[in-house]
Amino acid sequence: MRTKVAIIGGGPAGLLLAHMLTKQGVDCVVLEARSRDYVEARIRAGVLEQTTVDLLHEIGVDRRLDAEGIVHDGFALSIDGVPLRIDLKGLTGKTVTVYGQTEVTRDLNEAAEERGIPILFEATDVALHEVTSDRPSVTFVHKGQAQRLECDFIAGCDGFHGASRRAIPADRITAFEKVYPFGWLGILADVPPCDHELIYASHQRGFALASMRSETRSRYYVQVPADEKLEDWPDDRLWDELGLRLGAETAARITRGPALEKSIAPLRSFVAEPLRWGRLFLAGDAAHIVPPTGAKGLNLAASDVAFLAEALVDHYRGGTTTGIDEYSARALSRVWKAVRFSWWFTGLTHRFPTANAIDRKIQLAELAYIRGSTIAQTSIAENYVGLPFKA
Ligand code: FAS
Ligand code: PHB
Repeated sequence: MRTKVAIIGGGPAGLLLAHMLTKQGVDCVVLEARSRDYVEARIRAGVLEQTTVDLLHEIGVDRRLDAEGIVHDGFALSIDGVPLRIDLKGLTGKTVTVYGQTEVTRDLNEAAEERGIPILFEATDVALHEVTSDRPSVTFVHKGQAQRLECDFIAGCDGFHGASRRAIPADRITAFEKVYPFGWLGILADVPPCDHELIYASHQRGFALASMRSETRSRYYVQVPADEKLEDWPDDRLWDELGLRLGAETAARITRGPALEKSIAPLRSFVAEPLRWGRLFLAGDAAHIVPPTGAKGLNLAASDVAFLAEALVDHYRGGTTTGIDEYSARALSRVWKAVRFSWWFTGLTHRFPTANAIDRKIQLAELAYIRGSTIAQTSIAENYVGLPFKA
């Protein structure tokens, strides 16, 4: 088999890249370790920045997004139960769209099928070869057959635990990492959301988030210790804790219901540098991880592959290497700003196990300052809606 760009990983990064390259006439093949059903069922992100929505419009994968996506003009910070609205649209002129990652992945897969973009699901034992030569290749097993895909470039879009980043020798890559002493226990339930906008709660007991997938499906999270066990959180305990952290007024609007899905996700900040080794480029979670507090993970994957697609198309169109030579620095510039915001917003809203009384007083002082400062609220808003690609 031969293609121009071998894309390892069929999550949002890999699928978006495949569509952007195909639209510009650059052929590619996507190798995805799991089944299509498995990938589409993974409950993950819920908020799309305007830049991500624009990308989906650009590749024409937007029919359901336009019909079912919910545009949000703002969100609330809840400080020990007292709300403070961050007016995204009023402060920045921009909005975000609530549309689950499961829906994005489903739409991208359906459009890939219609457009004949080759996605090999359940491609296992993926290995990268001669990455620093001008004839790289990827071997894998698909339907019991050992295969080799020869290519010009490899896009490592295979997530944090994928094979791509591990193919780079340890002395050619630097990992920057911060592991948080807590995780997010998330619940998905077919109950109406407690509010029409998201609520990020900073509470003495810990962080909570009220989000949604539609007018009839809600997504909630509470911060739990990093080593928490899911079995220690029956639904009722979770609904009770959400009410305590979101405050009595919001708690009165919470509709309870059985969990469709309940899981604990660890929180970390992670960035690998550089995002290129020879003809291999890393994008999305393969390159970086952010705590979901800033709703940046999926959106950074989108901006990475927008930069990478532009660089690869320039290379094939104009024979230049400028774009691919600059990809890593260009993508990392936006990544680090999102890593900073996600870290800062996590620090402001979560309760650290080592925190004492003065730490909470300092958090409350910063939140009081934000409540009184349009400038501070504008800074939060412009980071939350997503910094421009060309910042
Ligand atoms: P992904 O991990 O989504 O996709 C990588 C793909 O590569 C997967 O389909 C995997 O099966 C495949 N793969 C892995 N190894 C492979 C191999 N060796 N060969 C072939 N294929 C391979 N972000 C938010 O913004 N908000 C959230 O609330 C949020 N919640 C999250 C919860 C969890 C549990 C996790 C893990 C992440 C969450 N994220 C959230 C971040 C998430 O949305 C990612 O940013 C997003 O999935 C990034 O997309 P990709 O880079 O495509 O990586
Ligand atoms: C979600 O709805 O899953 C979600 C929303 C905002 C976040 C994180 C997760 O910051």
